[in-house]
Amino acid sequence: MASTIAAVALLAALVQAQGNYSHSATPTITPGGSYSTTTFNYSAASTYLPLTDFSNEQLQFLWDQVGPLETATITTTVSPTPEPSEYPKPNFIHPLVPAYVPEVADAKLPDDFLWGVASAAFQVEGAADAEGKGPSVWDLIPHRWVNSIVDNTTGDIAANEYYLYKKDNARLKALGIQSYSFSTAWARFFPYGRGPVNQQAVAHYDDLFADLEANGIKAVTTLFHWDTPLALFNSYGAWTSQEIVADFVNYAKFVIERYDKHVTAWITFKPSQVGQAEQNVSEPQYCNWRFSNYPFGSILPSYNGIGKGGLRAQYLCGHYTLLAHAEVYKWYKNEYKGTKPMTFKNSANYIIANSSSAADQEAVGRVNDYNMGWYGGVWRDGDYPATLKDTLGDLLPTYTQAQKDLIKGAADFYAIDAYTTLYAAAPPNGIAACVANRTDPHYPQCATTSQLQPNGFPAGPAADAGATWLYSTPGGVRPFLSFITKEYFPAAKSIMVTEFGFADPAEGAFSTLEQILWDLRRADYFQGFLDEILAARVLDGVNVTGIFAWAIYDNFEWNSGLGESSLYTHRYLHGLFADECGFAGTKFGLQYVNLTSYERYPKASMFQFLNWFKSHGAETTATANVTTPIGKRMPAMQRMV
Ligand SMILES: *[C@@H]1O[C@H](CO)[C@@H](O)[C@H](O)[C@H]1NC(C)=O
Ligand SMILES: *[C@@H]1O[C@H](CO)[C@@H](O)[C@H](O)[C@H]1NC(C)=O
Ligand SMILES: *[C@@H]1O[C@H](CO)[C@@H](O)[C@H](O)[C@H]1NC(C)=O
Ligand SMILES: *[C@@H]1O[C@H](CO)[C@@H](O)[C@H](O)[C@H]1NC(C)=O
Ligand SMILES: *[C@@H]1O[C@H](CO)[C@@H](O)[C@H](O)[C@H]1NC(C)=O
Ligand SMILES: *[C@@H]1O[C@H](CO)[C@@H](O)[C@H](O)[C@H]1NC(C)=O
Ligand SMILES: *[C@@H]1O[C@H](CO)[C@@H](O)[C@H](O)[C@H]1NC(C)=O
Ligand SMILES: *[C@@H]1O[C@H](CO)[C@@H](O)[C@H](O)[C@H]1NC(C)=O
Ligand SMILES: CC(=O)N[C@H]1CO[C@H](CO)[C@@H](O)[C@@H]1O
Repeated sequence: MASTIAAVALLAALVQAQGNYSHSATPTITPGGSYSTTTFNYSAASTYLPLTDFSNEQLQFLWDQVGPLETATITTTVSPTPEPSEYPKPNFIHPLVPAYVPEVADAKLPDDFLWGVASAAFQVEGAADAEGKGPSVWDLIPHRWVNSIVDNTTGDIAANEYYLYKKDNARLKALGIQSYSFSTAWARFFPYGRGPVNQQAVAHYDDLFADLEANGIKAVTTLFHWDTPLALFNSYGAWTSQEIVADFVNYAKFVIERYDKHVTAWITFKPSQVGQAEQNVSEPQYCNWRFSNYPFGSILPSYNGIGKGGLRAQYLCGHYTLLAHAEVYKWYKNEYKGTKPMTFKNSANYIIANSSSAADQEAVGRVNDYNMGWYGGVWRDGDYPATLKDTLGDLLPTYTQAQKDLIKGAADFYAIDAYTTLYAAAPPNGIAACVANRTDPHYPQCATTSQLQPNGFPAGPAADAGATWLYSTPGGVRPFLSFITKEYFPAAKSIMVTEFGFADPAEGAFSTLEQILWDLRRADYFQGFLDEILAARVLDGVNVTGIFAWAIYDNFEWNSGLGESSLYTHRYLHGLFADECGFAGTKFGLQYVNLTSYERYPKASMFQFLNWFKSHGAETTATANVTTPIGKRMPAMQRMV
């Protein structure tokens, strides 16, 4: 009671006091104590937050930025159990897909041909904060960027490869897969992107490389597949700053010096280009789409004058990526005297003109330049193509002559991630008007792409709705390989298809192994692509030296997430998936991963893939019987009747 009376009195006094103020002049407030003051404005943050404290406390701050993580039920390295001598596999009732190109049915691959399956650290490892790892930007995104992952899953556990690699390697060996293309996680070795090396990560990867070798599996190792250490975003905006070049080179040198003798081929980057997001049919990739669309200014700092990202961020990212690659390459060859082949991956598609008009032909050239040409200085003069320089002007950073000299020739082979084929046309307002107009929706590529033929029929069977950029187009890969090595980059003396793969429609909706395992469209995709790639080598004389299928098993497909099935089923039943989020559980694995038990199960496509290499005499050490009946196409004479 007493306190109520006191409160009423105080309130009355305040009201009176306010009345006083409203009637009198500005009061004079006497400052007390000695405080220094400043004007705060976080938008004016400049370009550099010193990164010098590599303490446990700072690491905890970084993980607090990400937020609470999910932890797997398996958190220690699992020893392999014996693999079976026979896996469940298709039989004559539905044999594997028959050959596409009869002319190469008997062709044999050379002994040194590299082949296998691929993955990327963030998409498979899980164990997000285990054993001293620092967060990458991809740990942050699913946790803090609301609705950025269509099924709200994270990569915290992914396929839990970090603990299951010994089982995975035993599986690769039993299946007879010659090589494994995977990436190392920068933020495991360098939790802050720079500074001290994390001893536990070294121990982990030491054992991974040793275990691959013990199983006779060749390592094709990528140093960067999109998982930039978060600390480098906080410090200087990651790929928008030249700072990143020295940090990447430092990380690359550490990994290369430690593992060079255990690696068969090095891939510095999956930097990646390809098309423009707003065209809805392009493959979203790192610098052009992924990086330039990160939420700068909200969950990531917007340093280096890039505003919310966009074109400026995109071309800075590509610029420093290629410089970092070139520095690593020149160091590796000239100082370290490394002998393994080294390159970076390019993600691009075969482009066909929508019509014979000059404008559509020009559009094809522009799409190629904005995809492959952007990083093509390596096979040309070290510089950007004129189509980029002329259109982008000051949006495109410039290389000095010394940098061009560094870039030119800085790769041993061309690596193409060739997933599909597109038709290109001039934009509705014409190329010239678009080139002159930075707000044109098709700027700067100033060409549209589509996966419809000119007659309106799709170029091939569609993939899952979460991969609208992907149609199964085997006939495109053969002319594409010729185009790259004979016309576009004749300086490239050999080429590997370092990724290709398919996401069967609505695969994430299947909830039983019975439904999941016979993945017909993926099996068909592999047979068609493999035959056409071999035809490029045998019939067209393209020096194809390796082939890697994406992916070793189902994994975290970036913004499509894990393709969690129950959520998809729910959305499918409510008719939501297409219009609401355009995804349906996007999976690329040749093996299914059960996200409860983390068991892996080879799909039909795995046997399609293995039997193709077997029938073409590839080096394989399979201990299991992977031989599977293959269907037969009707003989050519009969087909003609
Ligand atoms: C804060 O900084 C930004 C970027 O420099 C500037 O545009 C803005 O005007 C500043 N705001 C204030 C209140 O000074
Ligand atoms: C994902 O989580 C966000 C934030 O909690 C929520 O708004 C959204 O509806 C969720 N999306 C799905 C597909 O469940
Ligand atoms: C691309 O997708 C967006 C969002 O789904 C849609 O608003 C837009 O109309 C589409 N653009 C084209 C050219 O289809
Ligand atoms: C540039 O493109 C925008 C968007 O399509 C359009 O509104 C504008 O009129 C164009 N400007 C010129 C000069 O054509
Ligand atoms: C491609 O060609 C067809 C047939 O001429 C035409 O209908 C279609 O609009 C063209 N596509 C584009 C994107 O220009
Ligand atoms: C094919 O590529 C390999 C590996 O780069 C190279 O050693 C070989 O000389 C090339 N063959 C031809 C004919 O260029
Ligand atoms: C995945 O594993 C769990 C636990 O072992 C099991 O209950 C479930 O049926 C499995 N799912 C599939 C699709 O096999
Ligand atoms: C391997 O599997 C195939 C297909 O099921 C079968 O025909 C063949 O007999 C098996 N080979 C051995 C050695 O078991
Ligand atoms: C001018 C005026 O309104 N003065 C009043 C200011 O407030 C005190 C009480 O704090 C009154 O007593 C004054 O009359």
